[in-house]
Amino acid sequence: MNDLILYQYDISPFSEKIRRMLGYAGLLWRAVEVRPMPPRPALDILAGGYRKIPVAQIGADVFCDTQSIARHIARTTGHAALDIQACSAEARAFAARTDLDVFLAFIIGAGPGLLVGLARHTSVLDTLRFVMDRAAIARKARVKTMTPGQARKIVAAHVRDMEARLDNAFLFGDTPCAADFSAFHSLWFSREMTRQDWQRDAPRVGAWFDRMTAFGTGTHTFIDAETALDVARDAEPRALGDSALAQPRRVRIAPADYARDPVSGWLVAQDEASWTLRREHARVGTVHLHLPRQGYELTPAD
Ligand SMILES: N[C@@H](CCC(=O)N[C@@H](CS)C(=O)NCC(=O)O)C(=O)O
Repeated sequence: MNDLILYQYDISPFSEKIRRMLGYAGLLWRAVEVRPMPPRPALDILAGGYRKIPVAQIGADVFCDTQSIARHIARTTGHAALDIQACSAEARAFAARTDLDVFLAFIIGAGPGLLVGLARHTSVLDTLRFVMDRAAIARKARVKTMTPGQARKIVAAHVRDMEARLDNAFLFGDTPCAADFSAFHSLWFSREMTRQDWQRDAPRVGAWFDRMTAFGTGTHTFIDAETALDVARDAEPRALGDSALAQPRRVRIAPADYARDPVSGWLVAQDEASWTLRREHARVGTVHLHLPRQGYELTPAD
């Protein structure tokens, strides 16, 4: 498959989650590099204001949130366990906690080392912009608050929990599932940005981390955002199938936790795990946005 276009940036942990899945599945993909904070004009056109990263595009279908992207990869590659919905209840609970509370604990617990890492990867000016942007997100977030000290304890307990779970090569068996990729990205980020080596005192986590790293990130080429928008313009959204609604209605969908900017459109399909919105824009025509239900809120829009 070489039709997947990932809107991503280098130091984005959730982008890394998907890059590793693409590596595991051995896929070719294309990347649109976006800034670590808005403005992101092409994504505004394509995803209608959804502001989290990564976003994936296949033609005129747009997948918001790593849950939706992973589900698409799972379905098109036969690696069913990349879809968290296909995993055990225990793995689902682990991944949900790891992708939110533990991820935030890694960020909050990183302290000033994170700023040094950011400046190393971007620039001092972009680091300042980044801090102001994330402070604005934090003010409107609806997440558990924690001090840096509490955050570090959460991370340490999480690594101990992983060490205890790793009786097999991967967290929930002999092959990786979505939960492994959820656990990978925060540890990767911590190592990249703060050079913190949580794995040092957890040998089984260290060996697991090396196995995950060995998957690589697939093979990708970069394209510019205008080319990606042309791809959307020249395509039609794929057929909706059984989940299509007989009577579409106007709704607004927003993340329930942080970066809660809503996206509005016509709800044209839904199933137990996802919603599909139809949107129109003069630059790209009709696109379908696929969003997960977990972690999102849907409200009627007039
Ligand atoms: N639940 C989302 C979380 C994504 C997320 O938090 N991404 C970070 C970057 S790694 C983000 O969007 N930060 C704000 C931004 O980049 O504008 C997912 O799984 O995709």
